[in-house]
Amino acid sequence: MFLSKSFITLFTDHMSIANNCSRVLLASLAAALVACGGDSTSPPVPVQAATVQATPSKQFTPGNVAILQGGTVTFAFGSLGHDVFFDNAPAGAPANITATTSNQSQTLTFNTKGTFPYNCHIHPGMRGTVVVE
Ligand SMILES: [Cu+2]
Repeated sequence: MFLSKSFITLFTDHMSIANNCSRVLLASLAAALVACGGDSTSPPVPVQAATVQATPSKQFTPGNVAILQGGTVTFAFGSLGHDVFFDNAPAGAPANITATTSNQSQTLTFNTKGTFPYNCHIHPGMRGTVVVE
């Protein structure tokens, strides 16, 4: 790679600055990586109303949502029918969506704090969790 004399002079003159910038850049990257790692493992910030897509690819997306006590989760059903069951009816869980449902949305209200796993009885392994805080 060809470098002009002026660039080399400039580069040499500013090596210390460049080194400092590199350190800052590396530190920023490290911080960003840590932040990204934290985002993927820490629970989501609770919201008043969340929407979960029940997709034709047999997934609840996002699989984990966090809402405030008294908040709602709207299940948006796509073209493939699903149901939503809170197995063993944990205390405070809303009523199950027992009918196979497609192409419409249903909203459930969560009035009790806790962690509420749910699943689709039609598609084994299709599951999600609502955390109420
Ligand atoms: Cu399903």
